[in-house]
Amino acid sequence: MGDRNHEIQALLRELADLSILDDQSAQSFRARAYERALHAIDGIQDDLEGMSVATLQRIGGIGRSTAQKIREYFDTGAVAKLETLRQRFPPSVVAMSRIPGVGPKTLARLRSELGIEDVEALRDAITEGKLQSVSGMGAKTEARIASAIDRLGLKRDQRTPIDRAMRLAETLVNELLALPGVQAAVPCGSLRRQAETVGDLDVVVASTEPQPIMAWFAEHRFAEQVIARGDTKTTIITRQGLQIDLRVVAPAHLGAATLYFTGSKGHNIRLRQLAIQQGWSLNEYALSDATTGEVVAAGDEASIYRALGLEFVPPPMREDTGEIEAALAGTLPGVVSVEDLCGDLHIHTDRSGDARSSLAELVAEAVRRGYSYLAITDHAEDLPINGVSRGELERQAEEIGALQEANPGLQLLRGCELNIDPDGGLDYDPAFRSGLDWCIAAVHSHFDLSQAEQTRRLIAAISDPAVRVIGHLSGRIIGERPGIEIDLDAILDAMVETGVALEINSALPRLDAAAPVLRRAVDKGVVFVISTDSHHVRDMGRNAVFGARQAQRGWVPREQVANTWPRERFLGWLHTQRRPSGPSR
Ligand code: DGT
Ligand code: CA
Ligand code: CA
Repeated sequence: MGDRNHEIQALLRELADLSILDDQSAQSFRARAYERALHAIDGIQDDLEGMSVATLQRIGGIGRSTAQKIREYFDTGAVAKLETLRQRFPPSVVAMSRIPGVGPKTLARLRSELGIEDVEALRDAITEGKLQSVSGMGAKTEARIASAIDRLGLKRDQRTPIDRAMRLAETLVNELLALPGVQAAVPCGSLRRQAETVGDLDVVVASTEPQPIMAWFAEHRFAEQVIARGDTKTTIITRQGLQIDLRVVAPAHLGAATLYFTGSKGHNIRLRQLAIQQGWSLNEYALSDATTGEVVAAGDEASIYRALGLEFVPPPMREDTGEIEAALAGTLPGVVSVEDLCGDLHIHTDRSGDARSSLAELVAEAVRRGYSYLAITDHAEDLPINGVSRGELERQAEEIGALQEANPGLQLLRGCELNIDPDGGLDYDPAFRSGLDWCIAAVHSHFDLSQAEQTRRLIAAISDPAVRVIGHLSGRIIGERPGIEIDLDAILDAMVETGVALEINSALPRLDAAAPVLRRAVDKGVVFVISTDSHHVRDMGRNAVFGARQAQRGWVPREQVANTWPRERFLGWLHTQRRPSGPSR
């Protein structure tokens, strides 16, 4: 897909979201049109930038007015309609609209009746008991909003969810690499450690000629405001309020620079102490001898770790949570890298209402990636709009059969993603789901139940003999929806007892389970799978990288990840999975 098509998708997303607020209706006709266009672009491989309004309109799903806005953006760098909506709905108001319980009508009333313009003011109004005076608002809604604000930990200075920051970083890095004289461009900081949210983006570029890069960046279309401009460092702020620090370093210092700017600060401090013990110093330029100034290591990170007597620490583990001690002792877990993955176990075909690629395209991509197994897991029938009926799954089975014959090197697994009811019930009937090779069970609704209810619900699903893995355990959407509350130990114990695996969902808006949960699950001896939850064929490669990093962040040993196992071992495990320690109950 064209580099800038993502920008258009982000633009359409924003237009859709703001139109819902403007029309005070989730069913906004305008929002639907933007969303249709957004999905249509998913299927476009070519750059939209080169297309005329007429050509854009020939893409099914893009109407005239949307085509004009896309053109307007490429030609002028802005869309007038969007600017108007942004004035009407500033970021602080949009942030409020993301709180579960604050729909577009409620939002409008909060503003007009109480003058509430941001989350802080909303929190104050709740504390002062003012909310129930708003028309149509009851005690229950108020309590729901209050608890969502608490669980989201919303503050005035919002951090940016990694999904959004990553797209910006990817675009920027691609553009930087295309500039003359740029030898490397590395997004560092919390983004490289794959933190869930980032405070700002720290991009390090290797080049011997910083000036033109600084000039280019200060003029960049992302730069709403340039807040600092130096010879080797420029800082901008994007329209959404994300700060980006761009630094140019000499290629010979690249390793020291990426190490320093990746952090975390805690990790860096520990490294510096180790350097000092050797009579060395460590900064963003080099590891060098403190007295002679002679460089010990600087060009690449691995040589710096080696010189300090440490195993290489993958960026997601650099949080000073025990990795320095382990790296000194040589006991870091052998973590997963993306090349270790032998298969994908959570992908959606275009039979799922929210996915875009055909079964054949997905299978071809799995073959191209050298996978030896692939589970097809469309949404099951109980999911509104996006679910797939039993009849559809039966028709799909025939297609899978034909593709299996054509691709003997790739073991195809018939599966689905079941929905866990509030009481733990699952889709279809027990016999039908048990006939499938690979059932994921996951929560897609009722995020507000009590901890006891959520725990009971999940354990009921884990106990169903058809279930092989729990998908996106918490159900969170980073920055938008808090995860469900659960008794984690009880659930992990049930997984160990039944042999049900824990999914590491690699989609950036989810990254679920979270790193601390993964570390707890490692200790319990849970089996993991790293799954891309692909809704488009291009997610299969992109998300796999994030999934491997998420496993690293959770210190998950490669050995404990079932889809790093070669085909025979994996299939053998599948065969006995539900009886890990003797006869099934
Ligand atoms: P963020 O932006 O809040 O999500 O988190 P980071 O980790 O990206 O932090 P940031 O942007 O303030 O700094 C980027 C990296 O630069 C940080 O991870 C480590 C390094 N760094 C920044 N300030 C210091 C410092 O005072 N001492 C040391 N040793 N390293 C620092
Ligand atoms: Ca940062
Ligand atoms: Ca920074």
